[in-house]
Amino acid sequence: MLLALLCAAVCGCGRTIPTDGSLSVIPRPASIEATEGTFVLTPRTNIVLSMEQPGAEWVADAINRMVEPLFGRALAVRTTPASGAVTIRTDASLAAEAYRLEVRPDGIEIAAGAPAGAFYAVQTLRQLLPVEAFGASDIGRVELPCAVVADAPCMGYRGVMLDASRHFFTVDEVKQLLDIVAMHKINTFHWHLTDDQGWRIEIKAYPELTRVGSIRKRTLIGRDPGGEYDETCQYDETPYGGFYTQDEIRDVVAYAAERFITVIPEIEFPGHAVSALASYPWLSCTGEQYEVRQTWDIDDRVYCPGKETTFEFIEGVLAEVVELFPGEYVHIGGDECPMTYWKKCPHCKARMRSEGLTEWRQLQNYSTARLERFLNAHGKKLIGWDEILEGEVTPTATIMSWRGTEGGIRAAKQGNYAIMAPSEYCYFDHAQAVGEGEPLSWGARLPVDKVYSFDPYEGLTPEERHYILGMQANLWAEYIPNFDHLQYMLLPRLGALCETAWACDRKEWSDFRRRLDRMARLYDAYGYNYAKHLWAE
Ligand code: TNX
Repeated sequence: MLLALLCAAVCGCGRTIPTDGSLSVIPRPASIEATEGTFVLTPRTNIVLSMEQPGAEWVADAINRMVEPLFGRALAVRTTPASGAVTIRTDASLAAEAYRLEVRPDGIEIAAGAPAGAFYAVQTLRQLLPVEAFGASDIGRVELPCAVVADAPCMGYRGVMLDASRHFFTVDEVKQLLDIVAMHKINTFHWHLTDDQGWRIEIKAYPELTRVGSIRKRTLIGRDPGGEYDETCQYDETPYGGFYTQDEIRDVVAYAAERFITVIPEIEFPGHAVSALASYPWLSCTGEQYEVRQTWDIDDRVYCPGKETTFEFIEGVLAEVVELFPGEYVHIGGDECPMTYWKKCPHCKARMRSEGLTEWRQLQNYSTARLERFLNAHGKKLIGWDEILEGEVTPTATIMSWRGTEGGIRAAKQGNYAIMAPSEYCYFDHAQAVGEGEPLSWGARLPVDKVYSFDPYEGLTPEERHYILGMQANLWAEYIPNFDHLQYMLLPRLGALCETAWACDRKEWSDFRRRLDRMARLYDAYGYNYAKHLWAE
């Protein structure tokens, strides 16, 4: 077999994998048309990179990552024209993420406004290759059907959120996740790095956050069937933990950038903070020593916004965070913050008086606005969950709408930008089905057709739509203990979600259903775990 591979690599004389003629692409391109003939890709095909913008080389890298497993070697990359090549060039008339892809018998042409668009053309190309080619050996030639594709996303923000707090996923797993989401033309990775159950990012100024806050005492091992949320979980006494060093974070951010994915870190404030309070007890209202939380749900123990030291702390954390993440946004959480302790706290009462606040909710508004000023001064914009809309929000905060679309609609109506991630359609921690064979999950049933049916613009005028930056799938991980399980929750639902974000009103369920069968075969070829028994034939 080694010999066969070597032979195929050197002379391209191995087997030919014929095209299956399929032009089945997810998310659905704006236009895709079959033309006469096939293109034959071999190990001797050149990549001609005639695009000068920064990051153009990542497009050639993406082609080679796709092709190298087929031929056992990478294609040569050059900048001068060549016949029979895959040519990548800039077309200034196209938007940054838009592309035109032409597969002809004499070559493949990719034209895009910027490297990001060309990268999406490569993702389309992956789906035009015969699926048999992935995982086969001794390949000398692979055929693609000739076609012309013109495509562009309708939404600028297409996100996937990973909760790495409730369960930890290694750098390697996060990278695999980034590969999967890139394949679906997702451009934003929202990384939920802190929560009650674990602090997952190294902060040099506050080492206890990871020394203490990254470890909880017990490990989730299962749950009673049919049980609700928290009460029916089973744990064992093995400590559970993990965190990312700053070098690892930089590594992931770079890996994402090469796939045209921006990483948005989330540092929860003022709620979902027990792991921080367990690390530094002076951050809470009472100063009591807490333990990192071991079970799920909302916790009353939150940061004390009455004390100045709390703001010194969170700004110290954010000062390191803004250095690690080059993207324009930082997410500060803001969801599910009970005010129970604030109401009994002398520091919080004093803050209410000194700031002239009359309602407890305003204490959170005050905190959010203060963090926003800090982030703005460091060149960043703030995102928060839709709770930050309650009371008063600054006009410049971006809202992530999760309790339905109401938050996003309200934001848009008052001129705040918003991202739609309503739990009813976008929460991939919810079960895809009920019954036999379904892994641990919680919440309402969210099958793939329901994900597909989501209309992020419902209830908005065309002017208001402008404020909807995009949408996102959320992988909350209370009941997602490992990466295999994570893939199952993600796929094929991400296929449905990405089509809404990319293709908007070009959606059509029966057509998608057919294309998803083809996509499922690609998932198989890549060895991804997905909800197969619910889906593919
Ligand atoms: C609500 S969505 C939460 C999370 C949970 C999730 C479970 C949001 C902003 N807060 O803390 O993990 O529900 O579905």
